[in-house]
This record gives sequence, C-alpha cells and structure tokens, in this order.
Amino acid sequence: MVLKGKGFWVAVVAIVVLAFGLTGCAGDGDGGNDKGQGQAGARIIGIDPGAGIMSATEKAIEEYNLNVALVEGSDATMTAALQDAINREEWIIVTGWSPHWKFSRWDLKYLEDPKGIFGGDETIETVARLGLAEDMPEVYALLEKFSWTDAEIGAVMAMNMEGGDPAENARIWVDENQALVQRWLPDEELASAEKGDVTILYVEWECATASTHVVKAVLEDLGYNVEVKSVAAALMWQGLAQGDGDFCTTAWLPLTHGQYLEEFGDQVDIVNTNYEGARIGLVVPSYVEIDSIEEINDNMDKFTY
Ligand code: PBE
Repeated sequence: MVLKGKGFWVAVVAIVVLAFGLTGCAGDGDGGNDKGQGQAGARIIGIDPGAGIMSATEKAIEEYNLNVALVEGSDATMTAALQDAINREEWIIVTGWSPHWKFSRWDLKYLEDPKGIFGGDETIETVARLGLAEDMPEVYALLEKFSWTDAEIGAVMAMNMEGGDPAENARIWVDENQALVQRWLPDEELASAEKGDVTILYVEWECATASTHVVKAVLEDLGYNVEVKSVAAALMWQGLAQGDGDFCTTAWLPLTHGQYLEEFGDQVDIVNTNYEGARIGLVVPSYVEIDSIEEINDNMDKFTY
C-alpha cells in the first residue's frame, strides 16, 4: 500500500474545493438559473409568497395537474429571470400581471386559462384604515379621486424600469403632469389647517411602487409628511386592519386579494377603484410555442429555464 504524503492530500482537497467554487460561481453568473442552463423540466418563476398570484398559481398547478415547481422570489427576481431566459431564447414560464412594464419591454403573452383559475378583469383598489375619513378628510378626499389609466401608470413604471429612485421619479412625473394631478385634488374647503403624518403601506410590485410614490408626492405637495413602508402582502392588509398604516393603493380584487378581503374586509375601508382592467396569469415570451396552460405538461422537455 502506497501512502501519499501530506502535500498530496492538501493538493487533492484544494482541487476539489476549487472545482466546486468555480461551478458555484458559474451558476451565479448565469443570472440565478440554479436549475442549470438548458436543463429540461418546467417550473414557474414566481414572486413573493404572500402575493395573490402565488396562491392562484398553486391552485392552477393542482387543477391542471401540472408537473411543475413554483419558485418563490420577488417582482425583481422574476423580471431578472425573464431577461436571462429571453437573452438565450429559452422557454420560461413566470407568474405575470398587468399593469407591468415587462409587457412594454419584451414580447410576452398570457397562456390561456380555460378553467378560469386566474379570474378575469381585476380592479386595483385604494384601501384605508377605518377612521381615516374622519381623522384626515383632506387625505381621504384625495384617495376618493385618485385613479389613472394604463398609459399614466405605464409612464411612471417606465421611468422606474429605466432606473433611478421611485420617489424621485414620482416627483418628476407629478410635476410634469399637473393637469391630471389637479383633477385628484380635494375641494379647497377640505384643506385642513393641521396637516399630519401619513403612512402608506405597499408591496414592492412595480405597479404598487409607482402608485404609492405618486400619491406620496401629491400629499407632500398638500403639506403632509408621508412615510412609505414596504411590507409583505398579508402585512399590508393586516397593517391596515390594525391601523399600523393609513392606506394602500394596491389592493387587487375580486380574486387576487380575495382571501385577504375575506379575512380583513370588515376591518378596513375600501375607498375607491384607482385602476380598471388589471389581470393576472401565467406569462411566457411570445416565442414559446404553446398558447394554453393545458399544453404545459406535453411540452415539459422544452421548458429549459
Ligand atoms: N400582483 C401585483 C399582486 C397584486 C399586485 C399581481 C403581483 C398579487 O399577486 O398579489
């Protein structure tokens, strides 16, 4: 039996460690596709676990009997994965929704959902804590009027997509869009002499980031001191129910946040619809050659992302 010297084993260990280290780095540089480039087997790139679209997707996986894993992440990791897959024309499925800037950045499509798991048209609602109407009538009156179109929220989301600080982008947009902003402003007689502190709760979804910071900028122009707090979806609803925040501009109904409405509906104030025609579903790049969720199982080997 030949015994190797200490130096030999040190070298072996070093090579093994180095090899693992290098593979690990290559994986990271890949843009986070830990499945490994080109490996078959579908998975759905999801977002934060409390998002309504995540529970809807879990339901879809069950109802369509999909043989896929749902990966948790965030809006930001989902769009990074899309970018990464599209760069290589790999087949990828993500949890997708509109309004979102991803549809102006890339050519994408919703997969048909014949079972209707993802619902139909949704509205985005402004929801306040109970008592805000009495405590801050001027703020409440603004919330009753705040609503905008796809083009309007789209313009703000596009600025955020390009980069920069969402608060600064919203400030610029509000300054440049005074015609619309004036229509949201409360009647003069509601202007309170005593302004105060306002806390807006939101989740870091692009649409929510855009609307939250725009309303913040408008309230600041009215003289309020505004704090925006990013939280998990469940904590946004719970926070409003408990009065930890004053309002949010990003409650999706009837389906997406239906479970939260059921739990907290009688402890909050649904103030106004601020956006119509929102939608959630499973989204793929247009080059993916299937059109329906029902076709996923038969094309498993093509989903390499
Ligand atoms: N979204 C965006 C959220 C609501 C806003 C569709 C990702 C959700 O699924 O809860």
